[in-house]
Amino acid sequence: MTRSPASNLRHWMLVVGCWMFGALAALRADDGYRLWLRYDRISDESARTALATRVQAIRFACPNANDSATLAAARQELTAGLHGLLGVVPRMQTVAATPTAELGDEGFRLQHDGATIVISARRDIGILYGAFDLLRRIQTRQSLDAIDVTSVPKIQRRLLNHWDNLNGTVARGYAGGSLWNWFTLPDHVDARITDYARACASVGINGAVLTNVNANARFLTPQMLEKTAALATTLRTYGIRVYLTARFSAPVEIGGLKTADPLDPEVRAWWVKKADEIYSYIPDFGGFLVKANSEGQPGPQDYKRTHADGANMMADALAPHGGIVMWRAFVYSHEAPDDRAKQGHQEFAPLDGQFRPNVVVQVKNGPIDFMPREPVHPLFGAMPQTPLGMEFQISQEYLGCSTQLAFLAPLFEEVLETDTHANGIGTTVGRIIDGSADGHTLSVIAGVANTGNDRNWTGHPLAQSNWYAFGRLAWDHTLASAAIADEWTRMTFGNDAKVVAPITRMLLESRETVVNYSMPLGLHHIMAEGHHYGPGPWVADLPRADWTSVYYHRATEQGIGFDRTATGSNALALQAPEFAKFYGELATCPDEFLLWFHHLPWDHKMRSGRALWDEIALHYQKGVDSVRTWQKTWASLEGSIDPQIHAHVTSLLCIQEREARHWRDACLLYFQTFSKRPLPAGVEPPEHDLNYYKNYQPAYVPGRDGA
Ligand code: BDP
Repeated sequence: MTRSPASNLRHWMLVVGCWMFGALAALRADDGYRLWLRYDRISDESARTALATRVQAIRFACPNANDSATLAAARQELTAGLHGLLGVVPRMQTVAATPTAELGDEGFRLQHDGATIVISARRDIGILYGAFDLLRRIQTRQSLDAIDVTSVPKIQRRLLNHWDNLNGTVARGYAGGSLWNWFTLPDHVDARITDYARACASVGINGAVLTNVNANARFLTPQMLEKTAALATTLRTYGIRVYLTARFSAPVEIGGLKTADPLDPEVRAWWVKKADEIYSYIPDFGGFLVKANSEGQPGPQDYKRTHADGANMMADALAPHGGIVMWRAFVYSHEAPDDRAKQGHQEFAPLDGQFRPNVVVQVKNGPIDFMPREPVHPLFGAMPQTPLGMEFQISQEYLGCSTQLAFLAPLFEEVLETDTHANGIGTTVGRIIDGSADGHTLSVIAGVANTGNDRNWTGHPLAQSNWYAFGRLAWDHTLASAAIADEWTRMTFGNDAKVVAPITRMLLESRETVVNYSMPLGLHHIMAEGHHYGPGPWVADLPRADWTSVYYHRATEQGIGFDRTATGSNALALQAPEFAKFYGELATCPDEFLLWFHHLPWDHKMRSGRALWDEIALHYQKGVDSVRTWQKTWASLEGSIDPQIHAHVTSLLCIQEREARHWRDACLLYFQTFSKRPLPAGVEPPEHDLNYYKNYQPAYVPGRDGA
């Protein structure tokens, strides 16, 4: 059949149309789903060839050369990655070998033997970690010519804490709903779970607490355990163990008992049976995370027992199976009128030495609650006989949720490097949580996950960097945040210096920028009530004083700040004398922590020579200015990065600029009612009056429990 000229034209229009559509789709295809695991062909031919000649073959060297799902995953990742990046499909072989014990259970060694890369490990998971490490090196264009690296994690349990609810919502989650689809589990495990596991394993995360700390006892029922077991099976291949939050009152709620008293034999027997049952579903179950007697959650104190009694009861039930209890120290008592910054310490420090060996006390990085900046929690260094776990929050509850760029590696680094002086010089928080300071083998670091079922996982495309950074620091807490920013940017956006330099600069400035426009100079907890998004320095009159803002900033006509020295709450006395002296004396206290520890008059002379009021105002303005600079930087990247991601971040930066101004204007107008001073030169006048900001309600902020 011959075509008419018209149908010929139609045919060719269709072909060209399809081609154009395909080309356009390819151009616009990047929705961020692949995270940092992008294996696009390296376009620089000489770089590609140099790398390709080194990876003609891959050899896995491990004691048990039998195939396993994990080794298969390593092969699969390398095949996809190396073919994508370099266009090679290397031969892969597994040989039986016994690498040195120093590699431990999860470490690996990466070497080359001519054109063969050798990945050695004592267990298959180490091989998988080595595979991801190799791919990272290629993605970031590091030479493999003389490669010989040994890498062993410093912290044993590197966990994401998902605050996911049974109904699919995520508490303080800003990236969509839960990744766990309880409705279709256990029959269907979404392919996405494998991609989640790949991403976690690529940075060494080896555990996931699947459920909200405000726990639901139903997760411990057989129906839910069966579903959880299906997830655990998929995650296991990637070295990820599953953990659950345990509701302390579960024996009453799902067990039909009259009490949850941890010293009651029936209650203890219930937990023993429950643990046996859990392990019958999930043989490598990691253990429980528990929020007890905190913000209305049930706990041992309901029965006049201690946190140690509660934790030990669960620990005893889990111990025969190798499980652990992570007992949270985020506790501030309803009765105690004392400075909230002291309460966690007051509750837990006296219990040091009373916990079972399989209990970790999980402590938030600071004593209040994941603020943009906090000094380290006074419990770090105060419980040498107890393994202390770190709890960071990746999800940015108080740093603009998923609408604002706040790269958190500098925050994590600042905390991990802080010297508590607990045991002489050099007792950093990092060394306390990795167990080396006090000789503990059990060690935990957790990050409240910023993941959700948004197509790009984290809502803000650049917030993927925070998942990445958490994992990298969990593996090695001595890594520098600048190096992490550089790695992530190269893996995500490619190696063009014109892209890498500006994006890493934005990332590295971003956390300080958020501090500047929201809570500068040590101000804290002055956010809006409930949803916690945006400013609310005027928040007062809540059921508890320490839920308000006025409790924390203490602004009066005389001055501002929370005196935590001996003349005030004396919270500093809970810390080592060197630490207390450093922050307690104005001569040494860094500006960043000034109003956290000191109440000062508005005209207090700052290091800069300016009055405190002017300094506060200029910090707010600086925060706004930085965001505006990023907007220009980002605009200049148009055409150099994927258009879809570019456009997405452009609109988010627009939100961030608006929010930064909103914070600045609201806070300065409010504090000005006390300082009664004019805004210094260089600070823009506010757009609206104070009432406007007080009455402003954002339309919908996701992530509230029960909302
Ligand atoms: C606060 C959150 C709240 C959490 C609580 C916690 O606002 O939703 O339940 O921390 O860590 O930051 O328990």
